[in-house]
Amino acid sequence: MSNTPRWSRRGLLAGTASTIAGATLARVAQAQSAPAAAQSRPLPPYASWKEPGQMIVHTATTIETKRSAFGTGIVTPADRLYIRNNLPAPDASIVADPDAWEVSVEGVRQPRTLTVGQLKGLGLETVAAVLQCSGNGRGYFADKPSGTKWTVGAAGCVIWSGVPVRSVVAALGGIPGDARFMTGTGGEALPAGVDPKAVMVERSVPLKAMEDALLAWEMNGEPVPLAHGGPLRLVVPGYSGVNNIKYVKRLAFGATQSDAAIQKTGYRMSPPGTKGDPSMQSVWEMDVKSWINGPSSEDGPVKAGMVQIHGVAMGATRSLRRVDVSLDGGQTWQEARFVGPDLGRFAWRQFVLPVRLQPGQYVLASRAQDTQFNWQVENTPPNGGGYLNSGWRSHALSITVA
Ligand SMILES: Nc1nc2c(c(=O)[nH]1)N[C@H]1C(S)=C(S)[C@@H](COP(=O)(O)O)O[C@H]1N2
Ligand SMILES: [Mo]
Repeated sequence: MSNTPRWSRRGLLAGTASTIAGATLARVAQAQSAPAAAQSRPLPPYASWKEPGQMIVHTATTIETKRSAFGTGIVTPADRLYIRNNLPAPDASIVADPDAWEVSVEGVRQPRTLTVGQLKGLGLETVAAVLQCSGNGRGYFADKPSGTKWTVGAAGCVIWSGVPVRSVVAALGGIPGDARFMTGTGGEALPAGVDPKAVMVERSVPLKAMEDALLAWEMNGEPVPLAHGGPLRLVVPGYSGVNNIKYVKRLAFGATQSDAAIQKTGYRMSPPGTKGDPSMQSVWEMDVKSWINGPSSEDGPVKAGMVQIHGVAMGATRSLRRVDVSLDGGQTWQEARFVGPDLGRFAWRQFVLPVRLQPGQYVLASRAQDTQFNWQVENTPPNGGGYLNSGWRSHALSITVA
C-alpha cells in the first residue's frame, strides 16, 4: 500500500526517478507537473489569509492541512487550520461588528435573543479541543466512499474562548421538561428555490454534550475568523466537526432531533454503499486516534541516523494513557513519549519516539490508548459516508531513509 499523497509532485517523481535517465526525467517531470499543479487550486477569497504552501485546496469549501504542516507545537495555527463548508461562507460583513451578532436561545424557561456583547457578560471559559471533520481519513477507506478524500488534515487542535452553554441556560431560567437534545443552527443565507431543510446546517447532539459546550467568540486568542464560524460558534468538545456550528444563530433545547436532512439522513453510520436514516447512529463523539506526521520523505529521503518520529494523538472525550509507535507497519511496537503540556482531555497531544534509522523503507504507525484502556482500532469498518476513520493501519506513513 502506498501512502504517497496524490498531490505530491515529488512523490510521483521519486517513484520513477531510479528507472529513467536524466534527460527523459526532465520531460517526465514536466508532464507530471501539469496534473499535480491542477490539484493545487488557489485559496478562495474568504480563506486567502491561509498559508498557501501548507494547505491542500480540494475545492473552495474543502481545504485540508498538509500532514507536514501540523508542526510539533500543540495548537494548530489559524492560518493552517482546515476548512469545511457545506454551504458557501456568509458575507464578511457579519464579522464587522462581532458583538452585534445575535443568537436566539429556545427551549429554556425564558427564551430570548442575545447578542455576543451580552453573552460576554454571562460567563467565560477556555477549552483546547480537537476540531476534526467527520470525514477525516475518508481517503483511506478501501471501498472509496464518495465525498472529499481527506487524509489526516481535516483536523486541528484549537483553543476556544467563550461562554459555557450551561451558564447561558442558567441565566435563562434553565431547561424545563424533558429536553434530550441541543440543536444549533448555522447562520448562512440559504439558496433560493430549494427546501431549506435539505440544505440548512443544523445539528442536534445529546443534551449531555451541553456540559462541555461553549458559545465561542475567540479562537487561538483572536476573534473567531469568518472562515471558522465567527462571530459566534457552537463548540461541542469531543464531537466531530459537523456538530460545531459556525455563525450560530439559534440554539434550541428539545425532546427531538432536528428534521434537517444533515441530521435526519446525513452524518449517520450507514452500511457501506447506502444512505443514512434516522434509525442509524448519528456521527457524534469521535474516537481515540493518532497518526504520525514526521519525518516525511515526501520531499526526498530522510537522512539516516537519529530521527525524532513525531505525531499527534487524541482521546476525543478522554485523556490519553499512552501512544505506541511501530517502524514495521505494526509488527512490533515501542512506547512513545508525550511532548509538551497536557491541554486537557479534548485536546490532542504531540508524541515523539527517538530512533536511529538505517537506510531502507519504513512503515511508521502509531496507536493510542485512552485512560479507559481503549486502544485505537487497527481498522475502522467501512460505512456509507466514510465517517470517523481512526484505524491505525491505514493511517501509517511510509518513508524512505537513505
Ligand atoms: N454553519 C455551519 N457550520 C458548520 C459547517 C457549515 O458548513 N456551516 N460545516 C461543519 C463541518 S462538516 C465541519 S468539519 C466543521 C469545519 O470547521 P472549520 O471550517 O472551522 O474547520 O464545521 C462544521 N460547522
Ligand atoms: Mo465535516
